[in-house]
Formats: sequence, structure tokens, C-alpha cells
Amino acid sequence: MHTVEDLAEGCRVGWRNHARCIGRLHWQSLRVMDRRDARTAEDVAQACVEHLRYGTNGGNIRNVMTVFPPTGVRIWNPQLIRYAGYRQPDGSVVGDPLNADLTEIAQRLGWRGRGGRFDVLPLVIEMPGKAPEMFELPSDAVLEVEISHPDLPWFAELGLRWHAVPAISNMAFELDGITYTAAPFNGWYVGCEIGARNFGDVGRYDMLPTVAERMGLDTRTSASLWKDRALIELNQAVLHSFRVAGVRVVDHHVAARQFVTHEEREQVAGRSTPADWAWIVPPLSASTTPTFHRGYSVEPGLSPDFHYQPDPWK
Ligand code: HEM
Ligand code: NRG
Repeated sequence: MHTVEDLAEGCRVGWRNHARCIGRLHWQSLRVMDRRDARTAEDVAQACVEHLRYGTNGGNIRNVMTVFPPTGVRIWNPQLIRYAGYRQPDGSVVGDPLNADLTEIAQRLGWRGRGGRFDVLPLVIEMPGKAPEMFELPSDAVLEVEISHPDLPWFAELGLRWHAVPAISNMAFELDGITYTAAPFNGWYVGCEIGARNFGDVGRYDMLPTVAERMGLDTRTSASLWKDRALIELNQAVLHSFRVAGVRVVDHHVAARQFVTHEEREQVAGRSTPADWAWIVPPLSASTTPTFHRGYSVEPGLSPDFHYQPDPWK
């Protein structure tokens, strides 16, 4: 069994090893909550709430990881905070299509969502050998930002919002041959994760056509670059809204520069920086960031590291 200190250092090195994370300049500041004492689903849910409160910190987000017993505890939610996606009879989804499966699972466990676009899902927690249990997150543990635009007054009417803290809760963390199947962690957002992907992807909130039409762009031809222009305004709105709300966020230019600084520091320390180019390079304005022009290699088999695990319901 790891000592608390070994566990904490292992988590930091695991973050440093993870090839897909652009935020690794900050790896040494990770705060680790040792909750290997959790015995019930209620213990786990309570610790997740404490994690969110500590990590959110009123908007001045802190890097936190909570480690649960390595005995097959599973948090079914991909992140501690996720918006419901309600499948409609016509095949469309109200809310976040990414979470449509989990929404149906929560409903089967007795959850009744309000049917809105941004309903926070309950935590679904499975203890080894037991059926999953459901826990509603207290609203004061979930900080959200309403999205408006610095120059486009109609933008707020789109009714967009997003949660302040990205806290991935479905990955396994492996350290010294021990696999922690529940070890949620959070940092802060890079604006484009929300502005480009969550709001822009066709399979997510798919907001580009709506934004482009409100902007009066010609959406009949791709050559008008209506998608690109709408994407910029969406991303501007996210960065602006987080800033005025006092919620820590970083734009992709700063994030990429910080990553290059991290590589340089690692080189001084005599270490390479494993990296997955397709994940490190941002999804918009890629070639304007320094990471686009650099070569990277993943180094398979590193330990400690974070790994995907199959969705428990599949
Ligand atoms: C992935 C940024 C903190 C571990 C990512 C991604 C971004 C990012 C942009 C790609 C996500 C995507 O494309 O969906 C940041 C920033 C942080 C931060 C700005 C602020 C400090 C952390 C922390 C950990 C971590 C604290 C763990 C201790 C990971 C892992 C992935 C990842 C494991 C891969 C996720 C996946 O495969 O879905 N990060 N991160 N990051 N990050 Fe970080
Ligand atoms: N793209 C996802 C979040 C993935 C992790 N990103 C971070 N992690 N920034 C989304 O919700 O948009 N982090 O630990 O800070």
C-alpha cells in the first residue's frame, strides 16, 4: 500500500506522463486527496462533493485529484459535472448528446430531470459487486458561467452556460502496478474545449449555424467561412464570460506557450516530454500556436499514467 506521500507524488508524475494533456506545466501543484478510506457509495459521493468545492474555490480553480480504494469502485459519470442529454422521439437530443446514455441510466435509477439543455446529472456510483447508486450534486458545489459576448448583445439570448470545472471521473490511474479505478481529477478549462468542441461540434450543442445566422453570415456556401467566423465569436464569448465571472480559464495561445515552457523545463531536468500532437494542438487556429510547428511522440508504456476503461454499462 502506498504512503500518502508516495501516492501524491505518484499522481503528480502520472499527470506529467500523460501525453494528451496540454496543462502539464502545473504538474507540481497538484493537490491529492487520499480517500482510500471510502467504504460506501455515500462516502464516495460526499468526497466528490468536497473535491468539487475545494477545486472550484469560488472560481480560482485549484488542481485536485481524489483517490478512492483500488478495489473496483467506479464513478459512471465521465466527469463529476455533466449535462443531461434527453433523447427525443424524432431522434434529436435536448441537452448534451454526449451524455444521452448516462441520462437514461440515471432515469432508470429514478432520476427525473427537468428536460432542459443544461441539467446537471446526478452522480452514479458503483461499489464493487453492488448495483450503482445515485446522488444529486448540491447546487452550491456546481459553479456555472452564463455565456455572453463582449460586443454582440444578442449572444446572451442563446441561453448558453457551462460549468467552471472539468473533473474527469471515468479514467483509471495506474501507479506501481495498482490500478485506481476511481480517481477523479480537475484542472481548469482551455476556452476552446467549450467554445470550439462542446458548443461547436455537430454531435454536441451544434451552435455554429445558429450563431452564424444571428451574425447575418451567408451560410449557403462554406467559402464565406461562416463556420470559422462563428467559431471565433463563440470562443471569444466563452473566454469573456469566464473572465468577467472570475473563473479561471486559459486561451489556447497561452496554453500552448505554457506547454512549450513545460517542455523546456523538462529538458533541463533531463526528461523528455511525451506528447500526442493531435491532442496537444488546439482545435481552432492550430497553426498560430507554437505546438503546431513542433514534433511530438507518445512514449507507450509509461507508468504511472491515466488510462481509459470501458463504460461500466457496456
Ligand atoms: C487532457 C488541459 C489539468 C490530466 C487535457 C486536454 C486539455 C487539458 C485541453 C484535452 C481534452 C480534450 O481534448 O478533450 C488541462 C489544463 C489543466 C489540466 C488547462 C489545468 C491545470 C490536468 C490535471 C490532470 C490532467 C490536474 C490530472 C491530474 C489529463 C488527462 C487528459 C487530459 C488524463 C486526457 C483526457 C482524455 O483522454 O479524455 N487536459 N489539463 N489534466 N488531461 Fe489535462
Ligand atoms: N474536453 C473536456 C474536458 C477534458 C479535460 N480538460 C481539462 N482537464 N482541462 C470538456 O469538458 O470540455 N483538466 O483536468 O483541467
